[in-house]
Amino acid sequence: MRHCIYPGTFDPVTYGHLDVLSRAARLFDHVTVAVAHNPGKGPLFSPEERMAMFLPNIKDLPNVSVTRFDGLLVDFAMEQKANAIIRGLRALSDFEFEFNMALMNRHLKPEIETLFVMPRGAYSFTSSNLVKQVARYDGDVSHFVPPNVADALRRAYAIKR
Ligand code: COD
Repeated sequence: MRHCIYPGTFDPVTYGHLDVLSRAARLFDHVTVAVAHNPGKGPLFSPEERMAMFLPNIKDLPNVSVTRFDGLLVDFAMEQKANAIIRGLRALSDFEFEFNMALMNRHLKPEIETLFVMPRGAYSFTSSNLVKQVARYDGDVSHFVPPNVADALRRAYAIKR
């Protein structure tokens, strides 16, 4: 079985992430979305909230599951018996970080390959961080995130105001 892991912080999931996910779901028998706790990034949402935000948006992707992971990504991939990691590449600015991460992961577990997928051009400037900045000041994020995520952002920032 061709099984890949699509890891990320997903704080929160955007249409860019979902675009990459749908492409991966066409290439693999199963895709496991792996939501990292990643406290170092100071996430707005808990891992459970970030996982739940995927669910209404993967109803048409029966070969996708969503789970949480802590620790090293390659150890998680081995536990899951996955043979590939999918990462999204938006622009040249992503490249250096992604290249270093892929080579470190290859050093740790040479049997796991990292593959890069580009989203539709319309999503190439979307990032969770920019979406949060727009939402924080009550801007319209409906072009970048699904309705359930836009609602969650609105609620999160209303509490903080
Ligand atoms: N279009 C397409 N792709 C996108 C878009 C978009 N608009 N936005 C983001 N992406 C891609 C990113 O490039 C990335 O590939 C993926 O979506 C997830 O992005 P993020 O920002 O949610 O997730 P990251 O980059 O913070 O995730 C980093 C990990 C949590 C995967 C990493 O830190 C990790 O593996 N941590 C575990 C510890 C570990 O193993 N460390 C060693 C790694 S060398």
